[in-house]
Amino acid sequence: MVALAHSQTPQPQAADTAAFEADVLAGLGGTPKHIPAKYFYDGTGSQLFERITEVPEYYPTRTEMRILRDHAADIAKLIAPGSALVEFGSGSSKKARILLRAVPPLAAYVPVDICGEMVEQEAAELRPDFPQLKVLPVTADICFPFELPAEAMAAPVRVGFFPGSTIGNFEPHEAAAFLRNAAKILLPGATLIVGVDLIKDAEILNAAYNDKDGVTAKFNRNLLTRINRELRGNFKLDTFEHHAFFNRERNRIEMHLASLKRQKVKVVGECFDFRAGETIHTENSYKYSVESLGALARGVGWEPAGVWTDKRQYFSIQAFTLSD
Ligand code: AVJ
Repeated sequence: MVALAHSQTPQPQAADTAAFEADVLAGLGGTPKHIPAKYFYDGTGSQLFERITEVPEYYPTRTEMRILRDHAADIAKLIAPGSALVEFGSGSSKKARILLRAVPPLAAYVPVDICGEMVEQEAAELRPDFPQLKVLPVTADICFPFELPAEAMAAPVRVGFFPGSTIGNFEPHEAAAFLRNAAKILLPGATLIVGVDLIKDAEILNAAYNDKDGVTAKFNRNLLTRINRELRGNFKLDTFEHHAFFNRERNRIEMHLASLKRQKVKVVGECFDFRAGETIHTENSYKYSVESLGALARGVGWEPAGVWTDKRQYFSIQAFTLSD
């Protein structure tokens, strides 16, 4: 991972598009073809993801919320009064709300998200519901080092919150790099609370990423719509099919878009050839056990400090601390 200095002020729009273009061109030029999963989340993509969380087959969000509600008081014990709570990749702050209702008075709540519009809007919606709380949104790509607001740095401790099994989108070595980065940002004495989907029956996993209503398929294909719009692409949507399956060897769900025929596609003037059946690998969603995530975290200095799961052991919330 390269520590690119992300300038946040002048033209985030232009910078975002440049990174998107570079990543898409590199990914479509690669073998196998691939595009980073973080690009799913344009406006439509974020809305489609919200709809995924409501289909009956997709258990992670529902299960994580259940665990948070059932154990909020317990989890909150790891959050000392006066801490700054930093949420990585906050999206909608639905899960943070559950924690925020259970925690002692905080120095600040800092939602961090790659989508500036989203994070500002969520902050605006949160403030009236938590009038005592300082909500200080930050627009940043959590894959890279970023700076916290002064109020969060001045707090005696910082608590990271990384729900949603977003950590599963990283390759294991990237997940380790993320945890190292989080330690650097949060500083010694910190706590980190991570939501992680657990390894389970392939049938349950496969169903969760192949919902009957086809919302996940739409979410996957929307990436091509985004490329067509933002990068002058000419993908024909009905010639690409949603593929999602559990890869048991690597403990991950893979999502692909498979070309139904041999064809050429143009993106920002560059031409890409597809064989019939050739896929663009659009997402990995790694699944962990309590042990495997614990080992990964320990390897970069985080000590396991608590685990909460649901009755069926589908999902976990795992806490770690960084000694000072
Ligand atoms: C938001 C990354 C946790 O991996 O389950 C949902 C994204 N992709 N359905 C996941 C997703 C397809 C989701 N995460």
